[in-house]
Amino acid sequence: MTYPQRRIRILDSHTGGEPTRLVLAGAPELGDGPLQERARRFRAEHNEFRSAVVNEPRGSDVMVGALLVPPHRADCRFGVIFFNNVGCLGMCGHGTIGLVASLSHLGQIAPGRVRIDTPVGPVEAELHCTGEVSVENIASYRKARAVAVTVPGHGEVRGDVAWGGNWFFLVEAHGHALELANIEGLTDFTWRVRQAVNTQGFPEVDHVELLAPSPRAGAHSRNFVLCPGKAYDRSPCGTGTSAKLACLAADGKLTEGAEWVQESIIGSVFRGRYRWLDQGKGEVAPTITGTAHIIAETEQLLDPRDPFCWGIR
Ligand code: PYC
Repeated sequence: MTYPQRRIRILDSHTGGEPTRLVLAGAPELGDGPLQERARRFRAEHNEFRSAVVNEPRGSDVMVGALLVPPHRADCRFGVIFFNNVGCLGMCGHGTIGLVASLSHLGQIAPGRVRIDTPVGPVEAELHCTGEVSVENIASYRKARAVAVTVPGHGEVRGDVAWGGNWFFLVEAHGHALELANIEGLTDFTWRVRQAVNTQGFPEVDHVELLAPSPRAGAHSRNFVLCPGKAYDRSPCGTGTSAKLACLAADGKLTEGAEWVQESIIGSVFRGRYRWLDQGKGEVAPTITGTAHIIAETEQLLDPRDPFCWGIR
């Protein structure tokens, strides 16, 4: 007896240690509307598929998925919807670098510029001859400065609420050592910070970013970024670095075009810079540069007889 098995064609990469699982074929049909609407449909109607692709036993909490879809905007060549262990992401910087490296691996693009449609707006990527990828992200800005929140078991913490394609709460004065050996403590602390900041009436903060000076020569800062599903970002987080650049611009601490080198908690690095879009509104267009490596080309099999076919949730 044969059973209908669904086949999902996958290309896996990592960007600074953070994985991106690109779905090339076998994804549900989402129509041809704006990507924001398609992402809404994906969340509402295909949550099981999302979970099957990124969650255990095929994936893990850290896996970020990317659906390659036709663009809606006429000036874009590709469209992408990013998702993770708990839902969809607005934009994803490390994932866009992974997507561009994957399209290059597939022979679909050559070095040069490519415009990509996302649920939160178009981004402009450039594949360099070196294999590095730069992504000019959507307009990023700081919404609120030095917001005080009371974190149970810790006390008051002040941070900035900023948009970089996802919502971030960025904290500099936190009293924690940003070291790999301290991952459990950092995860526990940032999870409590996230719950506390989300009682303040801002748009829901989905990522918490702790920053500290970096011991690495040439790096301006090291970060620890907690993602919505409680995994930490192994990369320096493209949207988190965008949010940081917006805060630096707003504070007058980094001039337009100057380089900011952001190190992740595992020691990987993104280079960032920004240009002003609207100085009055504090809106910048951040550019993030990094490198992705292709690590697997495979097919996932979804067999409805498998009790964990749709992932462990
Ligand atoms: O690079 O923007 C990013 C990102 C978001 C979540 C994980 N990585």
